[in-house]
Amino acid sequence: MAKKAVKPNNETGKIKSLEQFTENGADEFLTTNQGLRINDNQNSLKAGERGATLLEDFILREKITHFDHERIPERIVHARGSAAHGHFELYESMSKYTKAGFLNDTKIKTPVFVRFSTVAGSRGSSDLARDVRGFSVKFYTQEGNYDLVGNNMPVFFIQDAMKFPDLIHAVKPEPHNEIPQAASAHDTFWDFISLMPESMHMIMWVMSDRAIPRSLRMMEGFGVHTFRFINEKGKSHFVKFHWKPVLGVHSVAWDEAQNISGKDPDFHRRDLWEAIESGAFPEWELGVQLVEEKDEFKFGFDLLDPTKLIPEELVPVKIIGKLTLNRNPDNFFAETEQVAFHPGHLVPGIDFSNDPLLQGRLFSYTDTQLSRLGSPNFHEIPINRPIVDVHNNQRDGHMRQAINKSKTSYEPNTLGGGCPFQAMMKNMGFTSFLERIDAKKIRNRSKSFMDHFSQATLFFNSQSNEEKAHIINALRFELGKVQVPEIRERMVGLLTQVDNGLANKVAEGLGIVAKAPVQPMNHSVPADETPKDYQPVKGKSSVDRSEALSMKNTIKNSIATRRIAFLAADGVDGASLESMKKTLEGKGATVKIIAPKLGFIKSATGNAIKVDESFLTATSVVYDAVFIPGGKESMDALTREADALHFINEAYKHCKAIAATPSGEALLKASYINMDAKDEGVVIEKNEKLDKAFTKAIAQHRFWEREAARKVPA
Ligand code: HDE
Repeated sequence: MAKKAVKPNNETGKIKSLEQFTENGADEFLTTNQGLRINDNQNSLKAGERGATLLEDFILREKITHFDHERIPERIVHARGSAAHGHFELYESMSKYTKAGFLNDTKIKTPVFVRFSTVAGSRGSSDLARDVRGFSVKFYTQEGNYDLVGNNMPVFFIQDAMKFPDLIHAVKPEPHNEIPQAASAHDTFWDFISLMPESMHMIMWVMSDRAIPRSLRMMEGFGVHTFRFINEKGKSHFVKFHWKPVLGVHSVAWDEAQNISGKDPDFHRRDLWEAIESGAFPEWELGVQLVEEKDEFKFGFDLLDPTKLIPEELVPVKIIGKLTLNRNPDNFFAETEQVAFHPGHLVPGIDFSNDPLLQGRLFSYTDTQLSRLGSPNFHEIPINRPIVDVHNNQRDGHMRQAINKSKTSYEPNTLGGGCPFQAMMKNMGFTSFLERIDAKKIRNRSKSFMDHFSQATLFFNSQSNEEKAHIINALRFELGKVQVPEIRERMVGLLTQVDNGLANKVAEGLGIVAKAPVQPMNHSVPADETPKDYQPVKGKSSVDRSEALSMKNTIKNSIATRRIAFLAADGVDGASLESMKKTLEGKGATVKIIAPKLGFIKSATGNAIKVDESFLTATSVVYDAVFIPGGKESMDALTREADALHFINEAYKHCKAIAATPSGEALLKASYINMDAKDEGVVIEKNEKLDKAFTKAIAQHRFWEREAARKVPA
């Protein structure tokens, strides 16, 4: 027989020839976990055809026992996640600042595994919850694994790890009835936040559209804390990490997010998966803000305070490399679920700062893997293994994979030839930065952490009018869901410290009057016991506005991977449909034909056109733009189709680009769109002019100014 192709055996990862399994090479045989071939996977072993089932059926018992134990505890936070493989490439050597090998040699392509997540919801919750997104990167470097475990927002709710369990208990579903899932719009969250003035800056971010990204591929990432770079000479620079998405930063509308949560709760997961499968590999550039040791105290805020960012106007972001995601996981559980990140997975050349939130995290991440993955051997799970060899004297434990062969498991030793040796002999290993600490033990917050409002104001002031309106609406929505009036009042009180206009507008929506907060704002300390210096204050931000904080200033030069809906029925103008499809697909967008029924429609000239989705399954909220190719018969049919009109109205309401040929205009006229208003992003043109104008409009992503002009009841 001729030699057959080889195929990987998924169970073992080993390559085997198919001939080893079958004579005709058709496929592998089904076996038990002990490798015993199974003849019948349909029926359990019984005493006679009508039973009873025999306890002896070890094949049935093995299968069901394994199934019974399939679930492991989900992550306490960040349970819902999606991940991908890729690599990181360095643009220029950072050896002046850090000795980390993967940041020194531009020839090295470092493999990475990246997991994105929401924070509050369970594993099966919607991707479109209003929430912070996790952005965790595991770099498999030649010096061991380095994890950058960040978020899509550059600051955090709290300043000290001591408050993290309280924060998470407050945001999670309420303990008595486990409601609501993956939502912060409820009493306990806002009760806590209204007593936690340090969270105001983060609250501005979470109430902004950053909390409802259009795609995981279109959001920024931040290391949040200040870290240290250490160079060969032991010199330290403070560093903040940034990931900048090549496709720009884009979001959906809140009404849209809520709809997507019902229509396609896997929207972000699907989007990431499909982009990678189609070869449109997501990319981010890595940026660093570097601050010399001597400049530690030159800012009006403390670099160790995780509720503060360094405005890019003060310290520009230096772009140093690129992250590309180009391979989907083979198995969700084995990789995305079992990956274990830890801010303490470091390489030489990178170190911590004393940020008290970061310091607390350093304890939590190993501890949580022990309960989630069940064993101190979680580093041996394939996705967590470094690409370099691991040598140490740690031994045994649940599910140990390594078969350590030496007689010695201690150091120093002579019987094992002294191995493994400490790397200090050649100064190759990790050394902590020699930071001088000479202090009293104290349980208190630094006075330099007490300005809780100036950067919240900076963020609000840096937003466009539409973005400000979205923040106001988000706060009205969230606080509108709060049942206890005192919580709403306290929250609006805190907002007066951010911006009076903001507080008044939120108060108006809630039917209350904004009043300055009752002192002391920090309710965890009784009034007469709080030293004056330790009261929250509003400092003065070093800059009044920061361009980088507004999504309005993001890149809008590409329509790659945007999803465009073409609405059509029998009698459609096939020429305009085909030509627009070619133009958009040529620029990397995805086109789907949506028609009253699945199957094929006939163009006006009798050509058959394949339908991708019917109005029954299609929804405008998962598309970025709408095109109406025209054709009289098609227009008449769609005008009679309520779902087609709803589709257009909803896309208009969510401020998306909509285009039609002059003969397609009839359908737009039948919708709520006021054609006389000549709205931006509603394009009626012919031929090349149409292609150009529509492409430009899609690249703009959204025309938010439409919201204020006209409300559409879709
Ligand atoms: Fe986490 N966090 N966190 N966190 N975090 C976890 O670790 C924790 C914080 C972040 O995709 C847990 O493996 C404490 C800030 C991400 O697998 C847990 C504190 C930032 C992920 C944990 C923080 C993060 C986690 C749960 C305050 C942004 C998902 C599962 C001291 C810089 C990682 C796990 C993934 C996950 C603890 C604060 C980001 C419980 C105690 C600030 C992206 O260990």
